[in-house]
Amino acid sequence: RPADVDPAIWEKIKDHPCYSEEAHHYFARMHVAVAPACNIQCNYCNRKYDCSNESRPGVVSERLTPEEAVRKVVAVAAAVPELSVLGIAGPGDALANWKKTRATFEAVRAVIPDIKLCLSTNGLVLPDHADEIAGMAIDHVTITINAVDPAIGARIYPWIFFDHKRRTGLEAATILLERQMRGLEMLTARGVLVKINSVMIPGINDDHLPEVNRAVRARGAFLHNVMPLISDPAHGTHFGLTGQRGPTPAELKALQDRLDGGAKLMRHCRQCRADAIGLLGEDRGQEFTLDRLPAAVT
Ligand code: CLF
Ligand code: SF4
Repeated sequence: RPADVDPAIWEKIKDHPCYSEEAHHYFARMHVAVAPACNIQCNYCNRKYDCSNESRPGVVSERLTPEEAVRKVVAVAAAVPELSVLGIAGPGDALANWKKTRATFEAVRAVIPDIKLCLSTNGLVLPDHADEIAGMAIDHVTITINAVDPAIGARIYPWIFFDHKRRTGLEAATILLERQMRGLEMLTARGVLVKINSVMIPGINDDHLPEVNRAVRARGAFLHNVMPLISDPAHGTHFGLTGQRGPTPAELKALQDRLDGGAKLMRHCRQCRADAIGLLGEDRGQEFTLDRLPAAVT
């Protein structure tokens, strides 16, 4: 254990491939795509594909029911000894599909008690679930926060669906950003390790991300992961259609260097699929598609 890391935190990160740079050489994660719906619209998202907040956009993951997901996790755990983390990262929002997310986690915990549970969310309904998340010992939560200024947020999020109503413009961004921050505060107060993902969108939020970094650091975020927008007009994303480009590797690195010294930066993210399996950077998902699993778990 590195001398500057608290023993209780070390227990939570030592075998988590995303939260510990070291661990990603030795430990594997798997995602199950049980969360199809989303409660907001990001301008860089095309709903047909995986949530671009955490995952690689432009791919269609194998959607599973919670029952199918459990079968898959059991089969993978038997075949991949490095498996340490089960994540739910889409293809929509893990918390907008809370019943499915919770059912999957509870059923997997019942058969594999020591697996770590991890989820990724846009944060809109996070304050409503923070107590339950902490109570279920889901120790790792990622919130995608692309702005802390609603005027910038309004250029990224055209609408949210909140409190039974669709809201747009500044109102939508103000509600979303406020709830992301509140969710972050609630989770850190409950001992959950929170990673912040920010999608770097040149000309929209690139100059603003140092401010996001300061805001999330002040609220106890454990890691900050700045990811490049992957825009591909072929997939018909809004930004793609309007000619929005992603950052170059040099632009991304320059921003990451600017942020270093703030909340710890994650630099080894591989922008996984919502059904990825294996060590980061390898994807064994095709070995474990539903049609290849044993019919029943004994
Ligand atoms: Fe999955 Fe995400 Fe949990 Fe990791 S991935 S839900 S925190 S277990 Fe990891 Fe993949 Fe990057 Fe995500 S490399 S996209 S940061
Ligand atoms: Fe798409 Fe994810 Fe944004 Fe929802 S949160 S609109 S799934 S990118």
